[in-house]
Amino acid sequence: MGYRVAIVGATGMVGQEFIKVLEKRDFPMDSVSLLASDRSAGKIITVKGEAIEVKETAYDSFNDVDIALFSAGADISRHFAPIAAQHKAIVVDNSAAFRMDPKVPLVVPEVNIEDITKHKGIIANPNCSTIQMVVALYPLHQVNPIKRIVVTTFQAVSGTGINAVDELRTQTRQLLDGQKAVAHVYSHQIAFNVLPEIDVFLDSGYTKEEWKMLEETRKIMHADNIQVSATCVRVPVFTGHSEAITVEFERPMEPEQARDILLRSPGIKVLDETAVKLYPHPWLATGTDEVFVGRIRKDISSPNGLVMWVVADNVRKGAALNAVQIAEELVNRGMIGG
Ligand code: A2P
Ligand code: 11C
Repeated sequence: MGYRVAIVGATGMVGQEFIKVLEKRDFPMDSVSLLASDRSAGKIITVKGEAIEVKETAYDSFNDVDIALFSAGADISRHFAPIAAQHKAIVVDNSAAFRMDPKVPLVVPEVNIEDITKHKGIIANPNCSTIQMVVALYPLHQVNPIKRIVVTTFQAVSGTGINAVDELRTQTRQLLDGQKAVAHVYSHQIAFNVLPEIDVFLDSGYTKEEWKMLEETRKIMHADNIQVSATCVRVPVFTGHSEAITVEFERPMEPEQARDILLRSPGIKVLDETAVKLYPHPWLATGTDEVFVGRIRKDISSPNGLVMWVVADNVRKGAALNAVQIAEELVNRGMIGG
């Protein structure tokens, strides 16, 4: 049996990846409706060899839909996700709109898949930088509870969307041609630069992106006492977020033990042989499903600390794949359609 799938934001960075991941994993689909803004209405996109016309997202877009994957920004989700749910579609929403709503499960399958059983029509997909961090840390937390995380991220422009990918490409060309780079999407030039600003600044001095890494981690791991301090940085990389993570456990943990645990954990690939210069990096992670972990070492500044380097494809595992894994689990458990 197949399901009727809708993709809201089908023309966008994550929307396009939804299509690739659904095709690659052969998700059982009887039909797929591709939804976006009026600007894209009439555009043709091929899914599983079939040419499908993009439609403008509207109230009646969800009449015959079992599962709706949303990635068109929080405003669109706030407006249309409840409408889709009213029409009996289950929504997996990639925006920040509902993540911290206590009635909405926030799910990373490798960590808290059981939470999907509590959904009331909407399931939230976490922020990409949170997803790869919790996939890497949760298996360690189960063995030795984590007290504190200090993380610095190096985030690719694809996290912002197609416009930002174009901006990096254009600015790089402009600068190499001896011209001035013009910034539209970011506050400053992103080509050959790094910007410690992702999402809006809050009164605390942190950015919203940094705040998400605290709140979402606690909710997904069911660990309200974990302390997280993040610095989120945009770097001139097209795809693949990297994270330098310092983690403090309740008790000491040796790097060998952490490596051993992570080698046996779902969704993770350990690449950690510095003798042959083997470690993860975004170029290597692009287009892959795994969360890569390397550079695992003792934190020399703290007896219970470890330091590691975690990289994943932010558009794939950080967004589209995580959402499709949730949809697959709904199918496996007989929770959709019918
Ligand atoms: P469109 O291409 O028609 O603008 P990205 O994150 O890569 O920028 O993509 C954003 C996605 O959200 C696109 O598919 C975009 O469609 C979609 N989108 C933007 N505004 C709306 C809207 N008002 N209604 C539905 N989809 C929208
Ligand atoms: C980025 N992490 O890299 C962001 C993108 O809350 O879903 C996703 C923002 C979000 O810019």
